[in-house]
Amino acid sequence: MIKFPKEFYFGSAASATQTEGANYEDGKGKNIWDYWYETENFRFHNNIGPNNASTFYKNYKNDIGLLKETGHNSFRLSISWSRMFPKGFGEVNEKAVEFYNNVINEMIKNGVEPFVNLFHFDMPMELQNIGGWENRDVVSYYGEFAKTCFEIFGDRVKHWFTFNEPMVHVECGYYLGYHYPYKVDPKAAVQVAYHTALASALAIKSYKELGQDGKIGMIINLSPCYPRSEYKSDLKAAYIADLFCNKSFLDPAIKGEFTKDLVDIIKKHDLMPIASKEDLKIIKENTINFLGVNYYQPRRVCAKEHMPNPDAPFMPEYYYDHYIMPGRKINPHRGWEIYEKGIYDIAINIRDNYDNIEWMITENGMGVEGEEKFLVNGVIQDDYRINFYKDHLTWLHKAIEEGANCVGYHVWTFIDNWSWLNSYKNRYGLVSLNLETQERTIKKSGRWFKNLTENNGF
Ligand code: BGP
Repeated sequence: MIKFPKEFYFGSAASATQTEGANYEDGKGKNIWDYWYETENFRFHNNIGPNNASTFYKNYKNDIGLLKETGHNSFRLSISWSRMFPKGFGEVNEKAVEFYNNVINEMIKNGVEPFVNLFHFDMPMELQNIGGWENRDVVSYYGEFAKTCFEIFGDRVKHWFTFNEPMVHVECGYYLGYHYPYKVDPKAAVQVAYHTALASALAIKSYKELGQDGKIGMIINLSPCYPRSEYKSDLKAAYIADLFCNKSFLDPAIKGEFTKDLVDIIKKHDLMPIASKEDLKIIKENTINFLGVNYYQPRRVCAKEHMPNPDAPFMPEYYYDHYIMPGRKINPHRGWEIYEKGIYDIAINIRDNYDNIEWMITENGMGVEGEEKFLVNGVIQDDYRINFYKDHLTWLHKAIEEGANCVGYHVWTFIDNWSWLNSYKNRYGLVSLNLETQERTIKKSGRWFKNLTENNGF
């Protein structure tokens, strides 16, 4: 039997925009997703937008009941910035305070410890209009939002995250053209990344100044970068991919500084952000004491085959090509590689190179398109998902046995939810959602999950 430590956190994660709905109710302001859907709904799979999220705002009591029924001892949600502060700053929305108080209290009453994240891709629209993360003022507004949340909810919430997958709003929003404001502007991307690291540090600074005693960290999507071969240029490609994909946020968050080799590349391409000495000091002095890791798939790279186009906007891929390894295991329903050992390699990296900081898996999961084909007598028979979890947990367990300081495992996600551009295309839940009726039904994996947490292993 694979047994986890006694107090291990088992649960799942979700985010405000993906679950709450009620986007125009009780004084919530618009965020970039609301605005973008209103103006360009064709960008979203089947034209389904965030206003069709899974109604957690109305159904939170029932949903928290399901958390209990599926054996959760903890759950991550995010607080919507534009619900708390409709304009992004100024007067706090009392209705939002009431809602999050109710949710947190209900969770605690049901024995589910709340883990709360403050930013999951959801910039308030009014702040986007003044430049979003490109604007230093927005960093300060975020600091005030974070401080307000700590003051109001910090007596009960003891695990905080400042950001979820910060690289996503940087790359999707500022150089890949995938998420609003879909810019392709490498210099802006670097400024946004830097401001994000700063905003996180600013929140941690307030947390410490308030004398709060919980854990505060950042959730980073880590993808170990594997070279095609041991050939010198393949190794270099993997090293540089790792600088951009992993170390870019890991190093400032944990070590309080940016990796020199990464800064050198940024300088070489004339992309350095505007940064003041005072702000760099804030980053230096306010590092995380807890790390969240989202792991889905590895990154395999090789040396570049062709010279980069000198006129193309700079992308990290200037330095490497993606490598498709023959024989890799693929999730046929989503198209992502499955490589369970990646979770072990991440754990060992944190143990050996990041002071073995306390951390947990904050997302790991398997998306399935067309999951209704696995419906038998009204229940999704998702054995593939159970196996996915077991295989990852086995490697995680091995890492813990070898000294990794991992204290929990949250899956993505609880109830099938709306997901950014993909809407409801890929289902990840332990609980399925009928889009027409909003009916929730526990999947086979949800039942299995209860067993897992009751036995502290499998
Ligand atoms: C992660 C995000 C989640 C969720 C998940 C699934 O990167 O943190 O918010 O969206 O990916 O993504 P998708 O539905 O695109 O497969």
